[in-house]
Amino acid sequence: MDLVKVKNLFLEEKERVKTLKDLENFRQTFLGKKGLVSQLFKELKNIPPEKRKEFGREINLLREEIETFIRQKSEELKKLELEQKLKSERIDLTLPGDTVLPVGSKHPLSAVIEEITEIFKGMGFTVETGPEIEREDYNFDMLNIPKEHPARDMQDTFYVNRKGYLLRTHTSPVQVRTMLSKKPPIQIIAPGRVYRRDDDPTHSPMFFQVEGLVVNEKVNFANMLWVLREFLQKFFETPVPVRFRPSYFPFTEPSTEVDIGCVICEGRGCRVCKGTGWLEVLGAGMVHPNVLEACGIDTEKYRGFAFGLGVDRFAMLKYGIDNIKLFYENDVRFLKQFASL
Ligand code: 2NL
Repeated sequence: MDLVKVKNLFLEEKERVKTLKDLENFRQTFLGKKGLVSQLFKELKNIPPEKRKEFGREINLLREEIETFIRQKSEELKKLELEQKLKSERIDLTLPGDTVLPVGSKHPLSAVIEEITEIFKGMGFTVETGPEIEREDYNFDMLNIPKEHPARDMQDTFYVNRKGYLLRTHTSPVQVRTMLSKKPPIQIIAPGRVYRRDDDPTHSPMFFQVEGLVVNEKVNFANMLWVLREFLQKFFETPVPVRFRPSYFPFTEPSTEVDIGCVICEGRGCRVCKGTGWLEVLGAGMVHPNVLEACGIDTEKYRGFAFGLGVDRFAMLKYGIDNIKLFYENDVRFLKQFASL
């Protein structure tokens, strides 16, 4: 290998180095283990001894020259590549963010609770709430529910570790608390979560209820019928048939269950109304004197009526939903359908 040839090759090749990768190839060619410089050193043994020293010195000079070039070029290219990177990757922090954050929508049960609440507010009711972990006496005893009543069964009610406490099975204890703490006239509704040990296609162990209570002088059964009829007409918008059937609850006397003409088949009879043309939607009655007395209300002076409804049932009827579980699975494909509420 000829020294002059390598020198010329060096001068030629150094101009071709444009990137760090080129430079690495260039280094391999000249300074690699089998590179041109080591090939020149191998030539030394073929050089006459008196010229060998001079030749060696020249190869070393060339090698240093190449090394210097590589060092300088490397820095130059690194700087260049950084500059290009900074230019192409510049981040504009003032740009507006990547727009659409997914926006949630109102849960159909929330929408129905709000709607029911607004209707009763329009009739002069106010809203009361209370704890979901409730005293057993407020939930049962004070509502005239006897100690041996099946509703109190461990099979039906969630008891908590603390003695005398449970997960409320209805929102009635909110009304009990209101009667204990406020003087009539009382006109309240109590919406909220309630718990029962039920879990099948038509029952969820946690569900929503709205109960109502009116206590005043001279309130009567007819007033109650008017309030419930008015409420049902407003909620279902179209003039819906309403009928009252005699019934029994321990906490009301007399008691009634309220049916509406089936909103699915308009009374012709279908799967939802089990062919009867009617749907049971409310329970109600005049508050039992035992309940008023237990809550410190003078039964000589005051009367009361109360009612209770299941929010899930109202939501199912209003939106034509046939499975209660859909309300509690929170599948966005279900929830999205109520985005306009
Ligand atoms: C139903 C039946 C009802 C009541 C709830 C009530 C509350 C007090 C006193 C008397 Cl503090 N009554 N609540 C009365 C009658 C029926 O609910 O079928 N609910 C889904």
